[in-house]
Amino acid sequence: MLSEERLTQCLEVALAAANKAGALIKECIDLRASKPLEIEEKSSSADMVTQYDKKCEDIVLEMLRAFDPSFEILSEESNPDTPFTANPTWIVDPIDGTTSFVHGSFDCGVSIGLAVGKEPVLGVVVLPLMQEVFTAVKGRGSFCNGRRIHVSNCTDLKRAIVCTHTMYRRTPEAIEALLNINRELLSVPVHAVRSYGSAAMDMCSVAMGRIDLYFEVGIQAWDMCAATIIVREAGGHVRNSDDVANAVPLDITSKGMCCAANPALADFAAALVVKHNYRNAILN
Ligand code: LIP
Repeated sequence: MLSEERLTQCLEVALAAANKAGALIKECIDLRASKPLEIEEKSSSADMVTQYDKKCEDIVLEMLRAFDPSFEILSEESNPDTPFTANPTWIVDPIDGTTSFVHGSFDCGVSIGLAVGKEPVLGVVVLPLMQEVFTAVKGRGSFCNGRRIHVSNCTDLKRAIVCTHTMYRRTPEAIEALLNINRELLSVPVHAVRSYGSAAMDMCSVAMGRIDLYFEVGIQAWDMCAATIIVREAGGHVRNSDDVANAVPLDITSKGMCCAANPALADFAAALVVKHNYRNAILN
């Protein structure tokens, strides 16, 4: 474990790094007309990476490595295959919501999490276009721009705003699964179904109570590590995407999760994931 003093130092360097990369994201979007993006496709035409994903990651990793070179680093662009161990590990998404970033949309930002013993213990998410900085350290609560935040008190799906996402994979099976899930949500009927482009942003929105339930399959540890502790320290619940019984610890490398204001809402989401074979449709 890390001491409370060391965790405070970790928070300071993560904040500084996330804010520096966030400033570059905002500059790029503000000046997008004059700064053409170099866009490469990854797993599909909807799964992209730009030179700024890499530049932002370089900024963040340089600061984190200078802080303590003994920490492991798992990061989307340059260290995606680092073995996930119990050692202190920075888990970094330099631009979460790259598709939105490419389009100049608000729903993108920087996510820096710290896991110890494979558990998220510290998280920073900077959403530069929203001018929102989310932070949490285990046991100390969650904050947005320095103000304490808490999940909503929603327990009734008919009064819930629910978030799903547009996955990269567009096979007929993946499309069918997502449409069936959204059809069931609309039939509850939930107050609204929303779909944005950043897992970290939507999890932080659950933490501050403006979204009641968000679930997705196909996301990575770097999408969810920081925001997991931010949701938990805001009184929220995060579980594996298909864990209907809420029976096993969250595995942030399991490529999916359900996060909610409370376990009852997550029960419904996990049941939808299983009923519509969502994991198999997206991952296999
Ligand atoms: C994105 C996630 C989002 C998901 C996208 C993508 P990236 O992360 O934040 O929730 O729907 O498919 O995985 O690739 O922009 O860092």
